[in-house]
Amino acid sequence: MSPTEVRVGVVGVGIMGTDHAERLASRIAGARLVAVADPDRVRATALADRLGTEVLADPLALVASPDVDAVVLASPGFAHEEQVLACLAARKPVLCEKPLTMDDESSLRVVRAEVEHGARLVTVGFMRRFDPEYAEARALLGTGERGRLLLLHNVHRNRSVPNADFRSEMIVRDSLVHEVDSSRFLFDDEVVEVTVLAPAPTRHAAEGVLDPQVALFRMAGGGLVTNEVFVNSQVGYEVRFEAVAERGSLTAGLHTTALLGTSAAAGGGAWGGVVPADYRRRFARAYDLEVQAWVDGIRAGTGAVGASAWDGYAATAVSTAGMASLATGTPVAVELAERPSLYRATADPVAVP
Ligand code: ISE
Repeated sequence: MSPTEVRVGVVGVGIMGTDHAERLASRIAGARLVAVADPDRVRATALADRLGTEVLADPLALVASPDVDAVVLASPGFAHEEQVLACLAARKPVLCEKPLTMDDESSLRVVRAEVEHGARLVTVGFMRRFDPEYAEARALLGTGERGRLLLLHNVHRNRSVPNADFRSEMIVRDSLVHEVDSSRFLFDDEVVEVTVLAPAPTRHAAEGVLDPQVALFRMAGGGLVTNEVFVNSQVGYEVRFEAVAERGSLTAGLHTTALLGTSAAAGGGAWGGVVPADYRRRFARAYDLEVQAWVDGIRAGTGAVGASAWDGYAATAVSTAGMASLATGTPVAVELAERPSLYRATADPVAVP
């Protein structure tokens, strides 16, 4: 398909779906937002009215609509399998927010359906691959100048979580899953073992929720990854990493390009930049680049870009192992199915912007 303008429908208009709908309606070249669908009709109608687009009650009707060329899925993870499979059946490119699905078997069903289709139509919304710092780090590691990547230290903090349903397992499936993909992307390798531990929780976590968590990933090639995930830090959105290679390191997420200033209002002695409030701000550019690359790929007919259904499946499998480890505190092996030839590279490279 190489339309001059890609007509996009957005399923799910919560925080991320609204963000994507606004992006598509205002700053993505070559795309037009033509419909939104959400079970919450009031919310969907308010957004559609604001952005001048159509509302459909049923996500599957949006996928099937002859007026929709491509679909962004920002619905809850439990709805993804049916909706992604519907996009594949309709032969429509789909950008599906993470997680791809809720368990290994359903993610594998998506992989198999895409293999059956014979070409990549599914992109999983691991937007960090498009963040200039992450993309440049991967490119620099690929040059070999610093030697082999040995260690990766990831930090992932949210100010707070949206609701009380955000339990310990969700910290693994919804938050740590980004570190899984980042680690696979930077190492260009699979995670083969996960251990998830938790200290005595913060008093700001809901009763019974293990927050923060510390996870250790072993990579197939011998690399090690340490991860801190803390979703009730009370501060803001802090996502950074230090990648340690044989002859040098790379550090991302320090906001070093931010304006530095002193402030009497902040106590007189304070200096520094501003910690972004949430992921929409921290990764705003990454989301724009991700959606633009997705639209460009559809227009050029060059196939899906970014994280593939295989990457989504691998991330789900590591999350499943991580949730099992969280329950026991012991290492859990990750066993992946055989990778189909449709997905040659572990992490399909993206151009450094
Ligand atoms: C959320 O769903 C995201 O994807 C954010 O990037 C992550 O930081 C947050 O912890 C998740 O809940």
